[in-house]
Amino acid sequence: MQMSFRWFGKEDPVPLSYIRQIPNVKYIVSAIYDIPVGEVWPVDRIMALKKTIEQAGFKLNVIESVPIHEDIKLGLPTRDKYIDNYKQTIHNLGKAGIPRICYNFMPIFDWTRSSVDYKLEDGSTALMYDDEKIRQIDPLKGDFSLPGWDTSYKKEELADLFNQYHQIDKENLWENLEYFIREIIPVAEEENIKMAIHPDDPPWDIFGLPRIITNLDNLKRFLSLYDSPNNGICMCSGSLAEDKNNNFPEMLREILKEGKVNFVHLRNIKLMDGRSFKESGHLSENGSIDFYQVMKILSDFNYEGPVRPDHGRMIWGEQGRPGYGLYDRALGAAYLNGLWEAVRKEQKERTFS
Ligand code: DNO
Repeated sequence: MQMSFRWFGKEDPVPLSYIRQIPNVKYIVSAIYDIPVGEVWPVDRIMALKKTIEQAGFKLNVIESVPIHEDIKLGLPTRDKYIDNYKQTIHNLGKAGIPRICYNFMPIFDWTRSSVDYKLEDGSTALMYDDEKIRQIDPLKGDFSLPGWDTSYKKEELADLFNQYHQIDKENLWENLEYFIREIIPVAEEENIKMAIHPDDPPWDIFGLPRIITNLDNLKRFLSLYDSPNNGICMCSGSLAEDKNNNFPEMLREILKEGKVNFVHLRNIKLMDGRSFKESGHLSENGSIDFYQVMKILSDFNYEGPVRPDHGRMIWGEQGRPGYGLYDRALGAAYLNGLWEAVRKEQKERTFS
């Protein structure tokens, strides 16, 4: 298992030198953030990022994310140009020796929450999703903005995108995803890069926009679009477990069985009434996910790929990027390291007894 940590580049308030002091973290997950969606990532920019990370004593093991242009998701005639650019970016990442890419296929919005500073019982703050609040929002009205929203869209552009998405349904989105996957996976195979699609967060439709990477059936359907070890999934515990009907450890086992887990995000959430949830510390008893089970399953399958502690709370007065402070993610890493050591040793003892 490659214990990794997400770093948002030189703008990140958490420096690489601090991350270096977290036990067992040897890998960095990062991206180039200032290239507009749909444009090619030049090799020299990728090499520069890689060099910065390596000079700090890490390996760059995952690019999260190379985002996908909306024209591809919408299946517009202009998509081929953006798909060609995406392929070129995969080639360029391949030239730089990057082994994995994470991406998502969520229309317009990536992860969505109603609050980034919800106060937990212990005085820390965390991200939270209040279903009622989200339902009351019309993204096209007022100056409303939510964490995780792409603020680069102007209102008119957003309205235009919504209109276009209203012309397509879930099956169309599947067709557009299949078209994309069939084009890019052969390039990923050629470059020896493992692709990992991130599940939708939350895993249901929001603001009337279709979402399809949401449950086990859909993960399996996704894998059947193109059967290749390079076409895999980023098993994100928090995103998938937000739906009460998703049993994350079981889903993980199923996808591991198929050999298609290309990346793992580990964070805990506490389910609340209805479809609401709050994010919690990683410890199993603080949330709704049993991380002992999760680590045991990863160990049973001898998972050797990357994992990263995902969103943490804000603790000890830290100010920073919501979900991505240093302290609680470091606690998460330490906890996961402890569980991992235990499950690996238990497994060895079982094998030799
Ligand atoms: C949120 C992240 C997501 C993820 C993308 C992958 O914290 O897990 O933004 O990076 O969905 O493309």
